[in-house]
Amino acid sequence: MQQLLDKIRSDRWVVMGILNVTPDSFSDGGRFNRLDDALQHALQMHDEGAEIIDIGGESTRPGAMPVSVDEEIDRVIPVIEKIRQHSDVAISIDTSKPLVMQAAIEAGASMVNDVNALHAEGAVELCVRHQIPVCLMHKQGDPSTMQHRPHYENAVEEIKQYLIERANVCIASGLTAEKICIDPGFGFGKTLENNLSLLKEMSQFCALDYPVLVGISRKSMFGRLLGRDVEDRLVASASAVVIAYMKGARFFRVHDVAETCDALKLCEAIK
Ligand code: PT1
Repeated sequence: MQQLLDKIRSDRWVVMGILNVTPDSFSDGGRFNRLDDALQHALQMHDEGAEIIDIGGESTRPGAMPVSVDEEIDRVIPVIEKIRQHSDVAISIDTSKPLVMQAAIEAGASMVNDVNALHAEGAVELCVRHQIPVCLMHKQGDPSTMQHRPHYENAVEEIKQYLIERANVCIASGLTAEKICIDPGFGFGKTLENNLSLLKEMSQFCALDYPVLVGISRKSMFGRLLGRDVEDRLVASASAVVIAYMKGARFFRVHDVAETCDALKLCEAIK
């Protein structure tokens, strides 16, 4: 995993493929089918160019409700173990719960992706103890209500300050700076206007000297802007990745791996 962060720091791009293991993300079938589907999906994304697979067992979409630690562990750990049996692709665990982070690291995850920026009690200490790479994301509010009334005086400035502060907490606790990524958190307690400002001002985040992860794939900001359903947001999502790349971002969390890699190869070719 550290090689991937070093790659990003040396100005090359990395795609993170999204693997949701929430019950609604699989058609049907028993536990075995779900596990096997998850494995196949992960292997396919790796094949298409994803160098890291992000596994999440708790939806953080607007309106989503929290799940218990036990439920989240039951969802993600078998999938991590299964992928580990078949591939050495890097795995990140998308969670805010220290117990899930711990179990995922033991099962073979090599990055912690936390939309709550390690705010849970013991989360920073756990990541420091393992010296594991982390992604610190900004959000306002919690998924169940975050889109009700997002409010900022100056969204870009406040989000930058928040990410700097969380990175400083990690560093002060003993995590080395080279292990930290930051993420402005598209769609997490943000209006369409806020999201567009974050994209427009992406260079400001990239200037902070931590790799910036962009997670914008298929999000409802494109629904608001274009009136398109979630399955028709590929062009807008890939275009947003290109814009973010041109402004300095090199790390992209996406559903559509092959298409995004094509777009990024074009970006790289004209760099
Ligand atoms: C993200 C992200 C994430 N997004 C990181 N992790 C989700 N680091 C999960 C919508 O507006 O951007 N960065 N983990 C998914 N969350 C959302 C949020 C999905 C908003 C959809 C929307 O549609």
